[in-house]
Amino acid sequence: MADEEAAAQAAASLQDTGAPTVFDKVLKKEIPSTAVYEDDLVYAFRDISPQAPVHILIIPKHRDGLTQLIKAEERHKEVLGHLLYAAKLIAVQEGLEDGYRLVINDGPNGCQSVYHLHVHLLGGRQMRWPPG
Ligand code: D5M
Repeated sequence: MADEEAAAQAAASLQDTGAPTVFDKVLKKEIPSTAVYEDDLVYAFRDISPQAPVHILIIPKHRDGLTQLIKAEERHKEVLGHLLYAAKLIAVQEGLEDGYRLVINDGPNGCQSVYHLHVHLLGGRQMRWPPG
């Protein structure tokens, strides 16, 4: 089993607990991160385990129940749209006009390991399809 799958399986028991995650510590600056973008609603920083030359995570600053996309409710529509627009701004900032990929891993089968919604922005190389 790949490391990512093992991490996702290990995190599965946390799925419905609403427990704090490592991203709370990132947001509180209790652990360091390399910021690439920030506004009122979202924070973006470089992934600690990059899967491409550019690998950035974009997260809501206030989780507000958004542990994963399947938990999204009507009130989350603004921040969900904002995450995508921020991704576009960051892609331009990173010089990814030739293309990039956005990924949301959702739940154990989606290989989600951190239960604070996040969008992966991957770029800087040719992506493959289909994904694993
Ligand atoms: O992705 C969770 C991602 O979070 C995974 O790519 C590693 C990354 N991660 C975990 N901790 C950190 C810190 N402290 N800084 C930066 N990146 C981090 P998932 O879709 O849940 O599998």
